[in-house]
Amino acid sequence: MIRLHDYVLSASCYKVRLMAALLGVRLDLEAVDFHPGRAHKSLAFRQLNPAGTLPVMVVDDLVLTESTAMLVYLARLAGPEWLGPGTPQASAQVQQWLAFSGRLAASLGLARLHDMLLYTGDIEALRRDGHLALRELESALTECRFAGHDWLVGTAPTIADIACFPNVALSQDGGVTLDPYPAIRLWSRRVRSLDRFVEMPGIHRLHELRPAPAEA
Ligand SMILES: N[C@@H](CCC(=O)N[C@@H](CS)C(=O)NCC(=O)O)C(=O)O
Repeated sequence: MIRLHDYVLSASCYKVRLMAALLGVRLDLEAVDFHPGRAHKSLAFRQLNPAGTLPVMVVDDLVLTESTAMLVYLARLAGPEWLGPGTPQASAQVQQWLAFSGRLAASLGLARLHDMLLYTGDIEALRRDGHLALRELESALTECRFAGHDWLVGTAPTIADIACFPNVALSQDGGVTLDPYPAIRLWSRRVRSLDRFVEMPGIHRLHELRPAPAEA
């Protein structure tokens, strides 16, 4: 049994729920009162995860406190093709995007917590850093399209796409618009139309009837 300590509105928790759903892996969800209870900061919870963050995954003796490590675990368990093509270059690129997803969380993710849950912080700086990261993602996805690929690494979706997707898709909650980023919006449509895609509040499955806009 794979237990996930989870909060329904958390982008990092959703990342793991989404990966599990795409792989057809069942998770035993344990809801944590992140807001307003701040149960993730309690002494009891910190015994599980000293960092006091969500998500936490527990499988027998294994306790994982980093969502990207959880993606690796799930993919290795149930769909190793999601780890990427496996060449030295592709493996390194996947790691690069997993780390990059941390920058998305530290900018777009915190801007969202600021606007939704009244976290303190320099909102303008968070949004500026969010745009810097989005510009980088936009340019990488544009290059992928020039190479004829739809995904961040190789020709199929990988944990790299799933790691980056949630905070990007929720960016408007933190006051960061995706209007200037057409390649990102097309990539988001592709993620949202994957088989077995699951939703969270604020991110819906692709069910627009209109076809995708023509690509330049
Ligand atoms: N590195 C962790 C960080 C996850 C993270 O920042 N989670 C947020 C919720 S989305 C959190 O628990 N923040 C603690 C807080 O805001 O008090 C991961 O990716 O799993």
